[in-house]
Amino acid sequence: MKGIFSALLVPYDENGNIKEEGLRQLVRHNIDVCGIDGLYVGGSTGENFMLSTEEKKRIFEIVKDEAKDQVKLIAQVGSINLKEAVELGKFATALGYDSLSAVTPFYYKFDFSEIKNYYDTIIRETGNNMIIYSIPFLTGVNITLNQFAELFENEKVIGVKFTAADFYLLERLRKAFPNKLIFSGFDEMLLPAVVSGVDGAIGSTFNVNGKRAKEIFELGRKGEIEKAYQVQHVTNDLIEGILSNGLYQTIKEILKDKGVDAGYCRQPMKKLNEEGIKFAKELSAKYL
Ligand code: NGF
Repeated sequence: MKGIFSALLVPYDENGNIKEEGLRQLVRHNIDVCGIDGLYVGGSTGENFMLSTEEKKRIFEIVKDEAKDQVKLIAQVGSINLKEAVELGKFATALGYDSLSAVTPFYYKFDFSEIKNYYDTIIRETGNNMIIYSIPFLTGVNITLNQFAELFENEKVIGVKFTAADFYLLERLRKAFPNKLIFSGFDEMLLPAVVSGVDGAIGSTFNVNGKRAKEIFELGRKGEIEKAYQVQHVTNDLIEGILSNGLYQTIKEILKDKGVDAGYCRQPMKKLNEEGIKFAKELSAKYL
């Protein structure tokens, strides 16, 4: 459970339905072309929080069927509907997912005892391992070092997906919990996170830029920082372009350019116009 994990995109057609064949192609592209170590399924990148329970289950099913046991699989099952999180967790566990992950419950300002109960309940009901998904800039939920310590008391909580630029908290976590897994979540800050000792990274851009991410990870771990920064610089030129044009839409257009039927984003996310599509193709030609 270490290394570079793609936060898997999900291709949708123009009516917002899952393009099942496109999803299979994308799983293969990640494994065969990008060479990733694992897939994080049902995350923000999969547009998960806009999907029905049945659609989430279907995605878990297709990905497991296509990836088999070739790479590690993490199922993001978090939902502010705890019953749904448990149902999805049981489903993914029965399919053979290596670990669950769950976003910190958001929207209502849940207190820490409620957040802890949410994780303990999913673990108790599913029996699977759990990776906490902490992404404060989208959820508004900040977990302190002491609160992480309380969550980590449950031995089934095997780690955290840390999508934050708080390198002080990251350093404190690494020192305090050498045996827990820490995955960094911002692809543009991969190298500083590797230097801080993360075990791996989970990111959206790895669906197209996985090879460079692996290079950064490996060079960084060997201490070859200058070389690793050269790769991070090129990576960040690409990411800057992607972010300026529309994150998931642009990655999908790049994938289409590479022959993957990556479809569209689901409304209310918008479609790229002609100019945006042209720009995505230029990024694809220049960087990938
Ligand atoms: O897409 C987001 C939203 N973050 C991803 C990643 O942390 C999300 C990150 O790769 C993820 O893992 C998930 O699907 O749950 C960024 O897209 C990337 O660093 C560009 O900013 O913030």
